[in-house]
Amino acid sequence: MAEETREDLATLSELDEKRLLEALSTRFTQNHIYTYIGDILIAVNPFKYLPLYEKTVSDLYKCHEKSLLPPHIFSVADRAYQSMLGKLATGPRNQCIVISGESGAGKTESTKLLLRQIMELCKANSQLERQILQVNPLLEAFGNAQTVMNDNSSRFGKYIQLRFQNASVKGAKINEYLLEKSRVVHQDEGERNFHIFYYMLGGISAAEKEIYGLLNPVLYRYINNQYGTDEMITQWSTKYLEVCNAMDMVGFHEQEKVDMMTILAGILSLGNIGFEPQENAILKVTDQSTGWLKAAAGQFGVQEDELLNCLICTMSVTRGESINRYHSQQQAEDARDSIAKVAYGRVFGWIVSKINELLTPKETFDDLHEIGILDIFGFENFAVNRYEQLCINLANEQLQYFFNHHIFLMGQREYKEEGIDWETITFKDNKPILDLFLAKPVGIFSLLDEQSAFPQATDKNFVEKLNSSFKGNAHFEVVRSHMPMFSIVHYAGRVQYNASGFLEKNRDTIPANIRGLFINSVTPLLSVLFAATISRTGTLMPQSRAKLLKSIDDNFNSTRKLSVGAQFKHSLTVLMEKMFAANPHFIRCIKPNSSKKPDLLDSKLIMEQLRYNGLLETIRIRRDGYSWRPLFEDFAQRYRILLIKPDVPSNKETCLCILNNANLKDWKCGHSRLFFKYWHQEELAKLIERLEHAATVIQKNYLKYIC
Ligand code: AD9
Ligand code: MG
Repeated sequence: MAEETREDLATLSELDEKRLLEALSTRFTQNHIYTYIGDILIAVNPFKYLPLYEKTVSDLYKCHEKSLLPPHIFSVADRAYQSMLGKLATGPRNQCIVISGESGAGKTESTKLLLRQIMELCKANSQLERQILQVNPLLEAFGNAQTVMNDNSSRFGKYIQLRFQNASVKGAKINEYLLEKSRVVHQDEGERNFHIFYYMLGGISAAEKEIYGLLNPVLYRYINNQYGTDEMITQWSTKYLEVCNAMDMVGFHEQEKVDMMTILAGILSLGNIGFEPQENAILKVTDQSTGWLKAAAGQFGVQEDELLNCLICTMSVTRGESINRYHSQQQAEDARDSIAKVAYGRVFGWIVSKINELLTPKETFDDLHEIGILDIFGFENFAVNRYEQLCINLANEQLQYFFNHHIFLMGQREYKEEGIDWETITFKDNKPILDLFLAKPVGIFSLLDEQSAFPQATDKNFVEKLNSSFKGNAHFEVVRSHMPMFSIVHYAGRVQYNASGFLEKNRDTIPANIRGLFINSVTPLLSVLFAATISRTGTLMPQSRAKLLKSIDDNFNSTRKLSVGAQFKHSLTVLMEKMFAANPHFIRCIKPNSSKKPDLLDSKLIMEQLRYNGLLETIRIRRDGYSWRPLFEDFAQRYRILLIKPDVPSNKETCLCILNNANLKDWKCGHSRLFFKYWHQEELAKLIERLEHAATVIQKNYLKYIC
């Protein structure tokens, strides 16, 4: 096989950046978008339809032998599934598939393909399997949006846990991370709001428009007063139908659907409310927007004057006396936008919890195993990087750490402990960057929380605090600017952050009186959404209305909640714990060009991603290293069948005996475990299969003989 057409780059005899790029490029021009580096899959986004996912292909990859078929994402699905069943290797039965890459690289499409194939592997074709696949349009409608990077960009991260008992799926759970709520009220040039607004405006009938109080789409400021061409509108209306079907399937009641659309309509009306000062310095809504205030109040099912009050003033109660603090115009606009964001965020959280309710296992099983699939925003470095980018890039640092830890560190430590010679592989350890973010009490997030707790602190104070705390830190750079800026040298490069709005976004305060107002809404869903509390991890937890009203009375205006940063940090920790306890599979998605075009390769862009992904070092360690390292005992127990002697002890001698018999080459023996190359597992599985086949033939012949 010519070097550049190799399906597994771990087998390249010579290795450098140029060769790696050449190999991937040649394969890409031949429409071979998948390539292995050992057992890591690289997927280059083709930006066009390729006949790679038909039923025949799917069947081909079921329970296949990896080396006999071209690299494919279905192969990863099969390996995860077989490992979950305990058929491939010793080690944890829970699996996690980590899909990484930058925006538009193909993570979400890969997730869908994996889910589809894993459901195929379960064979049973039950209602639950169909439901698992059908909830996706709903999630994408509410959580995805068009951005400059990707027409269907996920604006939230997700970890999907599929739960199995033996071979069949019994339930699933979706964990969502950091929905980009700011998109509801603001979109940069060339970007759009969440899909659902356009689907709804394009898909509902004239009569429904009337019911929800929706007017001409170009009137709405929250969608930048921009709508779409006739062709787009037709597409959106088809999508709307799909969303409605998904809602029916998830089990939304008719009233809930109507309420949800009414809340979305309310958000749009709210966005059009403007304010102006009166002579007494108390704000009023502009003359043009009185109609919008009336509409929003109607759609939210609340009294107009009460909604107005929440926008223009903050009421606080001190020693039983209520005091009104009137807002400035900016404060009123901020209050308006935060109401829109919190309402949308709660609708999204509620949809996810409804989906989880539907997919939760219906009985209690004590022997469930899991396959988790992580589809989370890639590393971001834009012209202006805000709070969202800081959180997203922290998640990517965590993932890179997980990858490094698994691929590099675990390998090296064990080689040393087991007395195996090993040339030390150098790689960029990003632990110091994680420390910069997470250390207590002096890490970026702790300092952010500390500053957020002071009502008077400003974004500038926060940056000053960073500058003085991290002076001399190799991963932190002071930026001289009149804006509150700072830079972080991430594993993937330097990113400059603009900290304007950091404190407010981290606090995520909602106007103090809005919760009480919405709980009393006559729109039942809105009342439920605000009667729920948010758990430490940010999940919505419904509460009884009475209990809640009491607790609001008790805590009026003093409700303390975890900051957005603290919630995110916590959910990342929980995720990492799950992932470190599972057997990982990695898919690295690569975007071939920035213009979303098929058959076009931008070498510079690809090279950048290969470097960010740490793929070069990966090739070296995979080729030279031993990725599978079972203990003597585990190995002997699993493979002693190959000796055809039932009573051998599970020790080193038995292992050596098995390996001599199996005639495997290139493995190593440590003090307590064996070291294998990634292909050895498959060779052993082949031997077992041959043996089982022989046993079946003997059994059949025997039966024939005795009957
Ligand atoms: V983001 O971080 O959510 O902005 P993703 O998820 O990495 O991003 P996505 O999966 O949405 O990217 O892929 C972007 C687009 O690339 C899709 O909408 C498809 O048009 C295209 N794509 C991705 N993978 C494939 C594929 N295997 N075959 C064909 C693909 N097209
Ligand atoms: Mg995506």
